[in-house]
Amino acid sequence: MQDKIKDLLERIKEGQFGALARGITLVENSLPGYKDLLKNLSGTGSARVLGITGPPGAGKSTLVNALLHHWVKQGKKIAVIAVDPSSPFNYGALLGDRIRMADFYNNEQVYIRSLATRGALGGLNPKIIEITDVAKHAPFDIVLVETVGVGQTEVEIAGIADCTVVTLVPEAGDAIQTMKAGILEIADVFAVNKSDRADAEKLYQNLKILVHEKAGMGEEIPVLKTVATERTGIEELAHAVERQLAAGSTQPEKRLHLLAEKSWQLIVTDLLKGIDTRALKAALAEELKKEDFNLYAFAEEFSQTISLK
Ligand SMILES: Nc1nc2c(ncn2[C@@H]2O[C@H](COP(=O)(O)OP(=O)(O)OP(=O)(O)O)[C@@H](O)[C@H]2O)c(=O)[nH]1
Ligand SMILES: [Mg+2]
Repeated sequence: MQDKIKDLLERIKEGQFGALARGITLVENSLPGYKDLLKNLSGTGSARVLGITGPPGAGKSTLVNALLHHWVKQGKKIAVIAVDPSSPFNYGALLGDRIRMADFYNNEQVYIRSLATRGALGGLNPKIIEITDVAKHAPFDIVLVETVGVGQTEVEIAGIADCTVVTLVPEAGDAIQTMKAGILEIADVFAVNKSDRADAEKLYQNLKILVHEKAGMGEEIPVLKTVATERTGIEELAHAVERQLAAGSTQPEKRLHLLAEKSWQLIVTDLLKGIDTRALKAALAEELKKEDFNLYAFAEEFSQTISLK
């Protein structure tokens, strides 16, 4: 391992935010040394991972800000990784996070990093697992990952997190029917945010029925009302989260599935890095000139010219 990377890892472990920022940038952009960095992360950090997911605009960032107020007062150290869906307005979203979590941008107990999804399906940054692991190398109590919940993301976040909070808002009432299976499967805690709105009660009651049905004789998933903007209901939410974090992930099979996929991806990428895509394109251009061009025959033939390492 290069001295530079070793030094960076040490400084991340000491909790230097500048070093952490550098490490995340290295990993996010696959810059030289990033594999060494990843391979030398210690899995022994004490940080627990909290996932906060939910539909766009549900108030996730505002909730995070309110939770930070609660935990910072208790002396906790927290990293926030917010994944913003890539969109033409992404810059605006990043800016929005800055405003909503502004209270903590210069707090020495809180590290905040916004990531783009980079067009990845499902609204997660393709390097989210790696980046969360880098943050876990630093001495945080909680690494909080905010993601917009759409389809597959929800499963992914549940695989990464020790506790997953699903944030819903009254407007989402009808959507619950369609999301039902997915969210019930991954939520460790439900936050009914924007409970200052009149129709919040209906959503709350519906969710209570759902979690009751799901629990059977077992323990029900907590459903809590919050008004993030007023910081109402935050203490209860924090307690429910802390209990779950202490107990550890409820989703070992999701974690295994996620990590199996990730390993497969890492292995395939590594095995195929010898492929010269320019040579591939050139060969394809030649082949296309033939009248009997067949893509599948071409691919099979080309693959035989590749020597796996
Ligand atoms: N009335 C009301 N408004 C809220 C509440 N919580 C958040 N908001 C507002 O809802 C809007 C969206 O809040 P955000 O915290 O950015 O929501 P988000 O889920 O992080 O949004 P994305 O990250 O873009 O998906 C903001 O204008 C907040 O001020 C609440 O409890 N009540
Ligand atoms: Mg947000």
